[in-house]
Amino acid sequence: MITLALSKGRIFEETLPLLAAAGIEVTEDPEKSRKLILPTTRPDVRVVLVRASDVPTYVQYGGADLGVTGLDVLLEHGSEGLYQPLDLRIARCRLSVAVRADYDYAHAVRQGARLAVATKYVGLAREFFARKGVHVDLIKLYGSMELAPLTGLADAIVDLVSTGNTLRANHLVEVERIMDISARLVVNQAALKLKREPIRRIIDAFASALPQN
Ligand code: PRT
Ligand code: MG
Repeated sequence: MITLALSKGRIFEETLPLLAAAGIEVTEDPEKSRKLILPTTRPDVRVVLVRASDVPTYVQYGGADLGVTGLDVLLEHGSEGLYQPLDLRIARCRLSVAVRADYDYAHAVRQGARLAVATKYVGLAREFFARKGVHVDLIKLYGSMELAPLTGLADAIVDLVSTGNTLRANHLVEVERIMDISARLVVNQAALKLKREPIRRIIDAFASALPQN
């Protein structure tokens, strides 16, 4: 049995065409079903649904043989014990710094001000500002980062941006792009040895079906 860990929402949706290329069809809709283990048209392949931030943990400890996870989640979690054979080029976005439209970020940085930064990505944010030589107080949040500058909780946020609509709707502006993000295939290293052939076939099928641009 091969177990693939996915999260509901965009990762699940955007992985479906890659699974199809591997001849795997998920036979139940996770938005309708309450099941956390979904069967597929291949009797030897099943999908487990976990929180996006839990995918690396499941794969690392062998709760799943492979998984699809954002580079953001992977870098923040660490990739110990994970083989990363493919950039899947799906669920693309960027990790950015954003502030209120009326906040002069460049000035604050020039002045050497200490910035309060709210984010779910404390590790990535710490690394980014340290490299820039900017002093920050990091405030860990689990969601709705956009609210932090509006309420005075923080001067800036570090969050994912794709269309920019969420920032615009909240009168925030992107002032730095930290890195481009896409989803990665991660594989448990022990599973790769024990189930080499079937896992290889899935990796190769995914590779042949990646979005082109
Ligand atoms: O939502 P939940 O708390 O359950 O978990 P999650 O937010 O970790 O999962 P999910 O499904 O939202 O995101 C899974 C992965 O998709 C992330 O880890 C990213 O790698 C990737 N991804 C791609 C995104 C986005 N694009 C994205 N736009 N993840 C989140 N967003 C959010 C962003 O945080 C912001 O709130 O969408 C909003 C911005 O979108 P725009 O289009 O308005 O700019
Ligand atoms: Mg989300």
